[in-house]
Amino acid sequence: MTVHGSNQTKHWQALDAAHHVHPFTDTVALNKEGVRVITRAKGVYLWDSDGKKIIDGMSGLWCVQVGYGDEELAEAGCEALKTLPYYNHFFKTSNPWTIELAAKLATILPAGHQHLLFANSGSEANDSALKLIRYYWNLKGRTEKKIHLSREMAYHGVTMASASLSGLTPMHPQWDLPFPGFEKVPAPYWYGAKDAGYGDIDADSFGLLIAGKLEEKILELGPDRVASFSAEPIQGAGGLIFPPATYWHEVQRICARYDVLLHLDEVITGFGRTGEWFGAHTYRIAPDIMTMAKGLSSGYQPISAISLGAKMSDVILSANEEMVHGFTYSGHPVASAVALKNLEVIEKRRLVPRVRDTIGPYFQRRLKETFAEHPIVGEVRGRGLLAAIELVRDRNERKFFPDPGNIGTLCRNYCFNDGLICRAIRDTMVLAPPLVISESEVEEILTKLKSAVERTAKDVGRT
Ligand code: PXG
Repeated sequence: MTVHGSNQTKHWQALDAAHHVHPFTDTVALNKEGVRVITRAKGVYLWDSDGKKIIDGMSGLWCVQVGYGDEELAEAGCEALKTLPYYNHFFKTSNPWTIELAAKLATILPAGHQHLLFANSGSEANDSALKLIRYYWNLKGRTEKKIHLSREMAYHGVTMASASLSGLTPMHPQWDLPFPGFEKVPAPYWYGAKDAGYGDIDADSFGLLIAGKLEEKILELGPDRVASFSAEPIQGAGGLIFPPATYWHEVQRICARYDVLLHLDEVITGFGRTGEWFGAHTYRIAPDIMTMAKGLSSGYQPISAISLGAKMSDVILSANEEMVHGFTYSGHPVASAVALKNLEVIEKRRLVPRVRDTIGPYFQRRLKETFAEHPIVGEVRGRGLLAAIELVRDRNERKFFPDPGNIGTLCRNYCFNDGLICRAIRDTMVLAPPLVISESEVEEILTKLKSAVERTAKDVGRT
């Protein structure tokens, strides 16, 4: 696409303001400012319509594992587009790419996950997972098991059911959600424990305590009524919350004890992000059902998947009746071809061991060296190519700034103006760069983020 400088940008901004409604955006505020038009990308960099180069510390929305502009993915997509641009799986039909993709996923998923359904987004995958959970219990004759548990600050998407499952409270009032039958338990957010009134508790004890809240909730509701517990291995959009080492083991014990299905949402943690294929491997979790999206195709095509563990697939796939579910674009040939090539590229370039053994540890070490002693940084935490730094008022007392979000937004705006994309979640600065990032590109991100944190500290009189 040709770009014609600032007149072209103004033209696009005007058209965008006139006709395009943005996700999670205050339309009035955006249109006052004018949208930024991203016109191309390569590796870890984006360019806007004024030619400004931006380093993407967020892999788009946590999804571009192989970086931008990968020719092999583009060619795989083009080939499928030319050969079979569309066909469905409803009429006793399939296509080579979706078949190969399902078979490939079965080799990298946690043990027992041998069967996959496809959808087009994380939200659709989670919605489908909840339906499959209901179907499972109905087939088992446990029709009273209908309550879906999930956690505060969880992000599971925006469809009616996925938003109900999400625990970020601003996602609910505009839409009269959550639906009845969706209940929340606390998140294992150790850094915020003191502020939340749990005192000076160590992380391992806190992990057990918060897992215990799940047990309390199941007992309060009645184990016979609880269908499932949904959770991200590491909470992403909720503020990059890494569970204490004790947490997942205890959660699994509780789910097993009360016959509650464990649904793992791997939309962010999947496909090498933590240095393993999945968060399930990182935390040794054996889910009954798993959902994935984003990194499945490195975001190059909209595609998501739901995998069934043996317990669920044994029941659902032997029901001997039509399973009344599926989308027009489930297992779209082009999206499947791109996802399949994406997995091949991740393997061929050894990106997962790279995150585990070299670039991940480098990224984590350099983040700690750069920020751990900073006067407004309370904690630097991370794993693989996921990291967060908490901007706080008092690092010794672990006290947050009043009005969470103000300081984070200030810092994020400094980053943006300096050509770095990072996320501010409340006052937590979050990074999730592409898995192909080099050491010098990590340094570029750190230099820009450091300068933004320093400017933020100056604004709040804390240098
Ligand atoms: N589960 C998780 C864990 C997610 O992070 C979804 C489900 C929903 O996926 P779709 O494809 O329906 O968007 C997500 C999406 C952010 C941000 O600002 C995060 C997401 C989406 C948009 C913004 O951090 N995660």
